[in-house]
Amino acid sequence: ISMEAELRDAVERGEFINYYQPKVDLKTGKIAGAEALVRWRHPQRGIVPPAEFVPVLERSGLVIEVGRLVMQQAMEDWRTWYDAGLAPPQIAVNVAPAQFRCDTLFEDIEKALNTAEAHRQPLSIEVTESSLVSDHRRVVDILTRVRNLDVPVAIDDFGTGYSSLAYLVTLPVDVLKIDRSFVIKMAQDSGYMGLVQTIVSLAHNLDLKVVAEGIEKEEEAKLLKLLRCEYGQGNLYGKPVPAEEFAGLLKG
Ligand code: G
Ligand code: G
Ligand code: MN
Ligand code: NA
Repeated sequence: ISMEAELRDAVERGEFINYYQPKVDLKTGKIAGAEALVRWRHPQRGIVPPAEFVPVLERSGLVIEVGRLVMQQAMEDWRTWYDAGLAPPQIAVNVAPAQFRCDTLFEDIEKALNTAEAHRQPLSIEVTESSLVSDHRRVVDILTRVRNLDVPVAIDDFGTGYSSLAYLVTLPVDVLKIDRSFVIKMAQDSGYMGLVQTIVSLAHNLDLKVVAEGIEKEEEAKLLKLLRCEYGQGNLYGKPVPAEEFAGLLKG
């Protein structure tokens, strides 16, 4: 049985669950957001990380269906936390290139937002550079429509793709996410330190906020604060955890 067939069954059986990783305000250390990260709860193998199946979801087009489930689940969890009086933060969901190009994206977002019934922005999306290359007018149109739903857009893994900076900076987005690979190297390598500094300056000159990913050490957090990076995410603040555990973090 191929992994694609297995994944099709997994969709039927509802074996995908969301984990949530906190995003903190680097100044205060307080939770300022969350990223939803899908996991496959395999009946025999246990929790399977996305690196092992997201590429297959993408190749098969199943990512459109699973991405819809992840977004819907995120907004159901947001609502549950809200009803429990937990003041849930905005949840970011990853939108794969195939979803980004799919016409149902707006309906999916609207449905998810209706589930949250929020008075403020409960949802944001993260897209990688590969979603943003190709037809400029179409990309700008999609980004504009998403942002008109009050859903901010972040460019994920910023700087790791092959798209030109000149192209990226013309796009209507809200946030740049600095890739983990740059954060890991910045404390040891002045070249990477300079690169991160340049990304933060670029973002601020464009009125964008910055999130640094994969922060594991105090030293990295300190450097990022010095550079005026607004938000941080990484094991230093919390690994991705199931919804119930994330609710525990919100209780403080
Ligand atoms: O949680 P983890 O760091 O193992 O995730 C690995 C990668 O899988 C991340 O880089 C992330 O972009 C991707 N990923 C996780 N959840 C989702 C999801 O819901 N949709 C898509 N398209 N990608 C995801
Ligand atoms: O969407 P994206 O591919 O950026 O997802 C972030 C991924 O990075 C998730 O799979 C998450 O588990 C992982 N991650 C987040 N913080 C850390 C960290 O501090 N260290 C490591 N090794 N991985 C992390
Ligand atoms: Mn992401
Ligand atoms: Na990322």
